[in-house]
Amino acid sequence: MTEFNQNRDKKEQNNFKGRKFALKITLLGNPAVGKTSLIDKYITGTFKTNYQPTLGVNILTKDIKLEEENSIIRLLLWDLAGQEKYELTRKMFFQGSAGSLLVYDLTRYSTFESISSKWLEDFKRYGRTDGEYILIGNKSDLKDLIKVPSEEGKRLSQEIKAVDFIETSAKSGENVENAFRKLVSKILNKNRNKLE
Ligand code: G3D
Ligand code: MG
Repeated sequence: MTEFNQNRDKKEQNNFKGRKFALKITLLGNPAVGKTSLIDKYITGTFKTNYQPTLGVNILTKDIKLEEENSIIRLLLWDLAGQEKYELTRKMFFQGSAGSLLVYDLTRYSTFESISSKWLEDFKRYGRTDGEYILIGNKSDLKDLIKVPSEEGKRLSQEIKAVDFIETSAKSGENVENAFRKLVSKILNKNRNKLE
């Protein structure tokens, strides 16, 4: 899997003769857990923003090349903007989402509790029934402030049948690429026959 630098590799991308397709990925979690920062870190230097303030949603894109599949995937990363008052856009937000990052803040226990009480519920209610999700404990760089032990994250991820549990830092970049890749790989493997 190769992340494109959209400026540097534009020519290569335009000349690409393999398959191209898009995947919608949503980021869910309480305000200030680091959803926007994770996207920013992941697509640094390569991003294109499409800010839609009236919808309360930001859609950013990142292209990934899968050498072994001779394919380019455009990830459409959907991020809730501002106050997360998105009741009206909920359905649209979830519609067609192949997968989600369920994000909590390792330094605030309440954000961890919201994963099962709110975000997973929403995903199940409004999202695709075959959608995949990965559990993310973000802000791992704030070592002295961590309130949610890794074991609890691991346990919850197994309980809710998440693809995986990963602790990330949008600040240092630790595990950020890994988190997106794991989710995308899982979605692709699962849908392999549909892509052929
Ligand atoms: P949101 O999109 O989920 O609402 P943001 O969250 O990405 O806006 O991040 C909220 C705040 O947390 C921001 O700080 C941001 O810099 C900080 N943050 C996000 N990820 C990390 C991380 O991994 N480590 C640390 N130390 N901070 C992080 P401000 O001060 O701008 O509100
Ligand atoms: Mg945000």
